[in-house]
Order: sequence, then structure tokens, then C-alpha cells
Amino acid sequence: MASKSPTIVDIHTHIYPPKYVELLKSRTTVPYIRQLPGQTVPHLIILPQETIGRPIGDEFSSIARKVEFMDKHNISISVLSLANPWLDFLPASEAEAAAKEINDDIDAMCKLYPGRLYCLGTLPVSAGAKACVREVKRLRELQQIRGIVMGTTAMGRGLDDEAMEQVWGAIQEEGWTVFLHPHYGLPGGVYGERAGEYGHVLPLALGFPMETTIAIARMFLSGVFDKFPKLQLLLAHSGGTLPFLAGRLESCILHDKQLKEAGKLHQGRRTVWEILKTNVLLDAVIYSSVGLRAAVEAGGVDRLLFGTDHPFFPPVGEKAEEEKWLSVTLNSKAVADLFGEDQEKSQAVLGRNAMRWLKLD
Ligand code: 5CU
Repeated sequence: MASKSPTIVDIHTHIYPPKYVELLKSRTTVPYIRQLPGQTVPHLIILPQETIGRPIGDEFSSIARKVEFMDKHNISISVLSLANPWLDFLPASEAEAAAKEINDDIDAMCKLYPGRLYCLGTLPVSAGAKACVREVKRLRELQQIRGIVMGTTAMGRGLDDEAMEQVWGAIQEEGWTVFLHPHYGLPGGVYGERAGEYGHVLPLALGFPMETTIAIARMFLSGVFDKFPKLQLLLAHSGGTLPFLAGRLESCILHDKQLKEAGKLHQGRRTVWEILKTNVLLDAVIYSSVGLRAAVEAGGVDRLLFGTDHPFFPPVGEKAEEEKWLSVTLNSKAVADLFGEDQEKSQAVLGRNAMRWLKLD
């Protein structure tokens, strides 16, 4: 009997709904979309310090193109999130209405493909905590929403901002999983004077993961997980470097006189290892079994969820339209390399964990 192919769920897959694309086209500063003389297609410029950007076609905004991509790569279900930089840059007065419009739009897009598409909501972070809490609660009315996507700066001051406590409280009460995604990277100076020769490699490969690692470490150090012990944070790119650096983070805590004197090293404190196993989920977007092994060892196989990062990282070859995406096959291969014949584990990571954690029907 032919074996049934596993349910593959993509929890790291982005979209810019058409209204967001219009917004980016109307802008003249980053983030924006522009068509330069001599370019055949418009370019998306979103990252701090980038100048050329990347070509943007309808694969960034079309739901039909998303489903085409899913079919080509045997992806059964996708959990869509607005791509960076979300609504971070909007003036406070516009953010709440924009969040409602974008969340309603993405939810409606998902309904066009019943059983195949779910989504994460986005918050009006520049409008402050009360507006965020209102949207956290309103998201309950949207049937396809399964969590919230958030950048590392949150309301502008990071995830350890005391003003975020109201928002964490509401998120915990509603039971939303928060997908934490980088955007801002590291200060441009760390990439050196020759950065312009290296394309997007340094900010995307190293800046993004360090940003995520620092953001979640600040959240942990400030005690957010002690105050809100039921929070679930899904970290992009297998937690940045957190699984690899958790031991060092713990050691630095245990050797810190200031923390000791502040009574923060008391018996029974929750370590970063415990947080990794109770409050953190990791995506499997790390492209190699080496990183994936660290993620499994740190968080456990039940907390690792497959993703693609579509529509970012398309193939750059001549026959790009025909090819399966290397960015997807590398992530699938990492799962196969790590788990070999162990179908239980690979199916958990490829789909079952997402179905359970995100309550996909
Ligand atoms: O290629 C890029 O710039 C990106 C991005 O901005 N966001 C993302 O999720 N992946 C790649």
C-alpha cells in the first residue's frame, strides 16, 4: 500500500496584501517600493541601510500565487503573516485603522481556500498599549487567525518595555502564540566599509538572527516569562542563535554580581533552558541539520515547526520559474538529514506540531 504523504504545514510564510503594497508604493522613504529607470520590475526596499532592494512581483501579494507555491512544494497548509516591517513605521494616528484593515484583508484571503490557509494578526504598535490590547481582543472575531506576528522593537522600546505588560497580559489571556520576527538587524557599522560588496548576506544571515537572540534574551532577563508564564513565543530562524548560546547566556547570568545583589539568582528561578522548553517554539528555517539539531536539543522535537520564508529567497537561476525553491528544499533536507527514517519525528516537525500548537482544524 502506498504510504500517505505527510501533512506539511508552513508556519513561516509572508504576504503583503494589496493595500499594504499600495501603501509602500505611495512612500518615498524606507520602507517603500520604487521603480528605477532601467529596472524592468519594481523593487522593494525595506531593510535599514539597503539601497537597491529586491524585485517585487505579485508573488508578494497574490493569494493565488501563494497557493501555487504551496502546491509546487507539497505544502498542505500555510499560516500567513504580514511581512516585515509590518505596521511599525506608521504614524500613531493611522495604525489602529490600518491594523484592522490589514488583519481583515488577510483573514478574508485565507477564507478563499478553506482548510489550507490560516494567518497571524498584526498589532498597531505605534499607537500604544491600549490600541494593541483592543486589536489583540478583536482578532478573536476573525476565524482564520491563529496568533500574532511581531517585530523585536514591539511598541518602539523592545520586548522588555514595561509598557508591553498590558499587551502580554491580553495576549496570554487570549491564548495567542506570538511569532517573533526580526527586521532591524545590527547597526550598519558592524558590516564594515566593504558591506556594499556582499549583497544582503550579512544582514540576513547574521544580523537577523542576532537581533532575534538579543530581543528574546532581554524579554527573558526582564522577567516577562515569570509574570506571564503561559506565553508562547515562536521564534523565527530557529531562535536566531539562542539554542547555541543558551549555555553562555545562563553562565553570564550566574556570574553576574549585579543580578546576584538584586536577588535575581534565587533558588527556583526559571533558567533559559526551562523557558526554551515551556514558553518558546522554534521554526525550522535554519537550512541545515546542524542548526536544527541544536534547536531540537534546546527546545525538544515537539516545539519545532517547519517553515519556508516564502516569498523571500526565490531561486536566482535562469530557470527560476520552473525550479523548486532551494530555500525550501534545504529546509526539508535538514529535517530528513536529522531524523532519517524516524517518521514520527519528521512528521511532527513538518506538520503535526503546527497543527497542535496553532490549533489548525
Ligand atoms: O530578504 C529579505 O529582506 C527578507 C526579509 O526582509 N524578511 C524576511 O522574512 N526574509 C527575508
